[in-house]
Amino acid sequence: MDNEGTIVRGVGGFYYVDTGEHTVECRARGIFRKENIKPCVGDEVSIELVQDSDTLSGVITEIHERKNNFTRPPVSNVDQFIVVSALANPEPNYRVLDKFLIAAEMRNIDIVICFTKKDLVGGGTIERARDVYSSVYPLLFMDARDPECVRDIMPYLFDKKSALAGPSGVGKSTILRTLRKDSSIQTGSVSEKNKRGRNTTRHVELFKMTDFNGMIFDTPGFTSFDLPDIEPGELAEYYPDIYRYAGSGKCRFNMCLHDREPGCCVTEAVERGDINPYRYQSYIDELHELQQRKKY
Ligand SMILES: Nc1nc2c(ncn2[C@@H]2O[C@H](COP(=O)(O)OP(=O)(O)O)[C@@H](O)[C@H]2O)c(=O)[nH]1
Ligand SMILES: [Mg+2]
Ligand SMILES: [Zn+2]
Repeated sequence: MDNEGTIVRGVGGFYYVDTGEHTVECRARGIFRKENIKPCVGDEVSIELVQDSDTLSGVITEIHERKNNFTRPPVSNVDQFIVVSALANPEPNYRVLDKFLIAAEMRNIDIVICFTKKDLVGGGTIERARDVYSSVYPLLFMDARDPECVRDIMPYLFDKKSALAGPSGVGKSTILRTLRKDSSIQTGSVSEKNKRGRNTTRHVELFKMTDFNGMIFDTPGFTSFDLPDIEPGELAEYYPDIYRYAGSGKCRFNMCLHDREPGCCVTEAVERGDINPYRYQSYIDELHELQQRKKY
């Protein structure tokens, strides 16, 4: 009996594979260890089912090609980041937010931005955030403790594996807790022999939405990224609102970095008000950071 599924949890050498029908406790074939490949939550795998009296178990025989793979937290195949920022407490930091966006853009990961703690601020703060990002990414504003608000995330979860990302204290765990209380997420369905550690260690887990096809990672969170070496000339590609102009080939210089060169269509767009000045400044700051790093 062969089957395919998604690894939704891993504990003590066992992997729990959701085949759509069952969640099957699996071991990994020894060959993976020899090749130094560790199965990861989020992996799409082939398994061989073993029916043994009344328990169904399995062996992972193949890990399908990964769209992406992270080590901290250890997950694979993230289709989408729900990038979370608070509107207050902590104050929104667009520079930090943009680094998460760049990290996602570089890996071809879809993006939804979720601003939390809207209950703590006035309309002005919300409008400012909207000005900066609404032309670039889908935006949500919510009180993460309120199920009515958090439900707004649902339409973005269809047919994707999503993960919450953002600095600590912004409400990632609260969003997940509210989603789960709302019981739109399947929990506790994993049957397992080894229950030890459940309460002591925090495991990475992938939850399935109950009403539609969509999964969300429960991880301690993507709280930071090392942005790998980016060539300065490549940076604009990761700012879609800037790349709209930068990629048009209309700058006078082929190698234009859009940093005060004459005849730059990006600076012209900023002057016309077609590119948000915060976003442009964020691009320039990031560019200078990269150039500085290259010098050493
Ligand atoms: N007022 C308010 N507090 C929130 C909201 N979202 C989260 N919090 C609080 O902010 C703190 C940090 O939230 P948490 O989910 O642990 O943040 P995480 O570090 O991103 O997982 C907790 O005390 C939450 O109760 C919100 O929308 N409004
Ligand atoms: Mg948390
Ligand atoms: Zn330019």
